[in-house]
Amino acid sequence: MEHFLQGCKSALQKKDGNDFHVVLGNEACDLDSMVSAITLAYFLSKTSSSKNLVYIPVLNIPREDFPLRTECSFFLRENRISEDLLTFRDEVDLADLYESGQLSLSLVDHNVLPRSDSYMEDVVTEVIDHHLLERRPSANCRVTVELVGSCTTLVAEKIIQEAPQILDFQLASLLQGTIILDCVNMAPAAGKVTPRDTEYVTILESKFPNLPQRDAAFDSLQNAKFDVSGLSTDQMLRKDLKALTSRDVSLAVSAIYMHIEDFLRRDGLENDLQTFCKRYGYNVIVAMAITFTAEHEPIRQISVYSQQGELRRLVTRTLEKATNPSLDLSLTGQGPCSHVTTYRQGNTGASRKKVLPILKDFLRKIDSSSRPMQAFQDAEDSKGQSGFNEQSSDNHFEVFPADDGDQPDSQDSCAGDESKGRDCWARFGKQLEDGLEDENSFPPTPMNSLVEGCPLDRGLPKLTAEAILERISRITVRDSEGNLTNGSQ
Ligand SMILES: [Mn+2]
Repeated sequence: MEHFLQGCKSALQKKDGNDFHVVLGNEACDLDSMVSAITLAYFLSKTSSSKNLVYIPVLNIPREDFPLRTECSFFLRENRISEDLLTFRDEVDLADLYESGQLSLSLVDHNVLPRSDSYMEDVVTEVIDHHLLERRPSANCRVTVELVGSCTTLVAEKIIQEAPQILDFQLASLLQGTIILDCVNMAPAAGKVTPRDTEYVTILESKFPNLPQRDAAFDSLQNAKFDVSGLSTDQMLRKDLKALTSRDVSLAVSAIYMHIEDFLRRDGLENDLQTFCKRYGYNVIVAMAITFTAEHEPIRQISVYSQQGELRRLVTRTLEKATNPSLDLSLTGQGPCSHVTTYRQGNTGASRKKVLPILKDFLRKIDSSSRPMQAFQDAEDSKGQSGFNEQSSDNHFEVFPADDGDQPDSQDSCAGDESKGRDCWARFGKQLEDGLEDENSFPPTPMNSLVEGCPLDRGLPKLTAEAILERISRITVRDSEGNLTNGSQ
């Protein structure tokens, strides 16, 4: 496998008049997409007879974003594959290969190209996917779409049926672990697994009895998904982010998989938050932290950050006063960061899915109040230019009284207990509604992609009445998989 991947990299560098057949996973680049792309490309290269055709798996994200896929990098390490051997989307010029007629494509784990890639549709010669079929049939494209739990199951099936001789322990391990994660440890109750998934995992395990036990494989991958310990603040905020964008205000709502106190205490956090807002054009960050107690009960905390004091207060008031559902918020003590207001969320059943509509509603009201964004800049940050502010060194004044009486009791958390903490993620991670598990969307786009989603891409707001009405009707939630939900729905 390493040899094959190395060959891909050097063939790309040389070009040498070769043609390239790229196996492309979807833009979420989850484990399924990554492993399906790698293993199918490997299969194709091992079974192809044509000499001038190079098969290359391409991970459909920039290399910079790969650390966000913590389960992917963990799984590669487990299987002794160096990240350096992979080819990422920003490392191969598909447009150029397409133009020169050197490109053909297999799509795995998605079946239509995203709009920005749709010009390459005519060179798609193969599709292997487990999402709802959304492509038109065409003579030169072989389509395998089966609604199984994991796309990797379909690749495993192909390999076992057509080239079982290429199966080695490493290849079997890649296939097995991915199917187990996607099928939630093959548990029928989770509603993902199909008989075909179980059939091929069982065949792999019978061929390679030393493959990891299913429970252990599932737990370690599930834990890796939520292990943010190696991430920068920017990466943590982008890992599971939903953006809410209205005419003047852009909110980042990020799920944070650690105690909010630990998050707020990170070195240089304030600066990181400010840089994050500037880099991606957000005015407000709502960080929703989830952790678990030793008894496996969820702890939820919310921090609201904005340099624009009045805007922050409007957001916090909205969250405090929410009734559908009530979040049962209680302020925690002022942390080391200014421009941040932090709460413990008493209603632990209110996941981000429930909070997003509250914030969406807020944005809709802001838009219809026809109040220009500059109005949100109060004395605290009036030094800012227009739009996004420069840092203010003024002392921050909270409108709410500090309330230290209801701080989360660190004793009831499992964060300090490594083994129990890990157990929490394995047992409850799959129940988080915070988006990582959402597979319903199509076509998937990366959780961190700003390719189409940067609010600044649209330029400054037009101020005609028509434009405003249009914007209001198009308040949009873009979730981590690219699900678009229209505000009017
Ligand atoms: Mn998939």
